[in-house]
Amino acid sequence: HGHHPCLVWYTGLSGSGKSTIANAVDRMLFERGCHTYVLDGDNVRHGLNKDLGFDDSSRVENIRRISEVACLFMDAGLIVSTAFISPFQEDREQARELAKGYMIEVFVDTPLSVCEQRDPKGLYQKARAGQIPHFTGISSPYEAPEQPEIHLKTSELTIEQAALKVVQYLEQRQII
Ligand code: GGZ
Repeated sequence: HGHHPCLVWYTGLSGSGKSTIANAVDRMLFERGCHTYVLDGDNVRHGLNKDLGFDDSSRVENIRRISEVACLFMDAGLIVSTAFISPFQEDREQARELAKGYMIEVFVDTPLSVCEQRDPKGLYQKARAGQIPHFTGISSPYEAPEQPEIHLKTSELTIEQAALKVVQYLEQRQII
């Protein structure tokens, strides 16, 4: 069962569910025999980008490198998913240009209030207390996508339903 290489670009706040949904989609694609890879904070920020912090210019460089690496994975024939906050519209547009018509932007739309309530790592609480500078949504901006290919309102969907929406979109586009 063939598929076209593509870049599935998840964007959203910390704690919005990007990695969870990306990994659920990835499992579904794997079960269909697609060759895939997920880039996220765990495998990129701790390795390739461990020299980068969270001020604006570090985030720009973070996303630039991720975009380039994602395109290399596409060249290798994979469906690559990226799960980063990627707060700046301009940087996501740059990624889109690199992906040459094969980027699917997925807005993981979870309100700040919900992310802050979840706060699985206690980061929002620390950010509110002024212990983490430049925290997205608190003291650093998040530019929501204006025309994402897929808009997931996570408060209205289970993980499974959200993942299925992405897979169905890829089917409609005849990428898988
Ligand atoms: C936002 C931060 C920050 C600051 C550390 N702002 O919930 P997490 O922990 O696992 O996801 C967040 C992750 C964000 O890294 P990204 O590479 O996705 O960001 S960006 O695309 O903007 O470059 C959070 C943690 O890193 N974290 N400090 N100040 N998130």
